[in-house]
Amino acid sequence: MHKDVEQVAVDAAARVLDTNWTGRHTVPATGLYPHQWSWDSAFVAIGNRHREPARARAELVTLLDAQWADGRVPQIVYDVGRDDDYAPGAGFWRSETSGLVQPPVHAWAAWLVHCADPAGSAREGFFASVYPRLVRWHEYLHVRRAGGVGLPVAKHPWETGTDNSPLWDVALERVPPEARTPIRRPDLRHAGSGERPGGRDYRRYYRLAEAYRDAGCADDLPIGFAMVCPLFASVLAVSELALARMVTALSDGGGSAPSAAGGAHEAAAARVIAALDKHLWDEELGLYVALDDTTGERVHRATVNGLVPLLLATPLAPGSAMGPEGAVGVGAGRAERMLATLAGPGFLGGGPFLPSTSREDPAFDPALYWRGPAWFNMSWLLQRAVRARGRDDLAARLKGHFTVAEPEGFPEYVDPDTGAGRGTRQFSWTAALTLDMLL
Ligand code: 9YW
Repeated sequence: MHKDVEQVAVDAAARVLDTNWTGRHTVPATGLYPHQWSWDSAFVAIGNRHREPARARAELVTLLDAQWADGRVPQIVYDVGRDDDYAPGAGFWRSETSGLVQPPVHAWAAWLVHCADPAGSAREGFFASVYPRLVRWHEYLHVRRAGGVGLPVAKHPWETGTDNSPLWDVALERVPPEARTPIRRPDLRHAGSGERPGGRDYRRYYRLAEAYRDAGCADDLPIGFAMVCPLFASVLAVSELALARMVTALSDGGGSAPSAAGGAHEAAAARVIAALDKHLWDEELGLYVALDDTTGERVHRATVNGLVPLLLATPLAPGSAMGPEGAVGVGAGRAERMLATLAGPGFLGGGPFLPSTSREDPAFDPALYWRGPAWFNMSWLLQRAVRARGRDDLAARLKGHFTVAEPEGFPEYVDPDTGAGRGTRQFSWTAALTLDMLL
C-alpha cells in the first residue's frame, strides 16, 4: 500500500473505533452487535494500543470487571438498556452477561497492550489489576472446562468464535433443532440471510444455550456439545506464555507475583501444546482439527482454525520482538506441513484471500460466515505466525488482505475470491487489526 493510501485507511479505521467506543468499551458494530464481546475487545485493544493506549487498557479492564466468581470471562457483557437489537439478550440469560465464553486471547492482548506503552501501563498498575484475573480465567478453562484429552472444551459453537464452522456440524446434528425460546433474528436486518447461519442452526444454538443456562451454567453436567478446538487451544497456549512474561514484568517492577508462577505458566503452555500435538493433528489434511469430546473422535475437516497452531511453531529468529507466541513449539515438521497447507489450493494457493473453511471442503461457501469468507482476525493471526517463521512471502500475502478493509467499509468478512465485503460494516476488529497491521 502507498503511504498516502495507508494514511487514509489508518484515519478511517480510527474513526470506526471512535464511533464504536461507548466510554467504557467498544461495541463490535453498532446495530448488529450493540454490547461488549469478549474476544472482539481483545482484538480492539490490540489495535487501539497504538493510538489510545489508555483506552486499550480500559477495554480489557471493563471486560474483566464482568468476570464471574468461578473465573469465567463472559462471551457478551450486555449494555442493558442501551440497545436491545441483539438476541439472545440479558433477559434470556437472566443475567447481565452471557454464561458462555470465547477464545482466550485476552492475556496475549494485555501483554501487547502493555508493550505499546509500558510507562502508562506501570502508572496505572495495569498488570497488577489484570494478571490475577487472567490467571483465574485460565484456571477456569484448565479445570472446569477440562476435556478428556486435557484441553478445554467449548460447550457451544458461539464459544469457538467460529459459530457455523463445519468443525461443529456432526456434533450439532445430534442437537434437536427445537428451542422453547421464540427465536428473534434481528441480525438479519444487518446482514444478508445468505451470509448468516440459517434458522435450523439458530434453533440448535438456542437449544444448547437453554440447556446450559438451565443447568445454572455448571460445567459438570453434559449438555450434548463439548468440542476441543485447535484455535481455542492455541490462543490459550500463547496467552499462558503472555502470563509468564507478565510475571517477569511484575517482579522487575517490584510487584508481588509469586516467582514460581512464570514457570507454571510456561508449563501450562507446554501441556496444551503437547495435548494439541498428540490428539488434534490430522496427517492427511496437514493441519490440526477439532475433537468431539463426547465421542473422542476427531473431526476430519480442514478449516483456518486448524492452521492457527502455526503460532506455536518456534520462530526462526529466536528472541524476535514478536510477542510471547512461539517460545515453545509444535514440531518443526508439522510447522512445515501447515505452511504447505496454508500455501496450498485449499487456502492461499486457491485464491487471493484466506478462507475460513478450506476451498476443498464440501461445505465451502464464499458468502456464508465461517464456511468460506475471509475474516481479518484470522489473516492477522496467521500473518504473525508466518512472519515469525521467516515466510515473508506469505506474510506479505496476508498483510495484503487489509488493503480491501477501508475501501469495503471495514466489513465483518469478505468474499475470499473477490474481496467484496460481506456481513456488517464498520466492524471494530477489522478496523483495529488494520491499524495494527499498518502502524
Ligand atoms: C454472535 C461479535 C461476534 C464474534 C464472533 C462471531 C459473531 C455471533 O459475532 O458471533 O451473534 O455473537 O462469530 O466471533 O465475536 O463480533
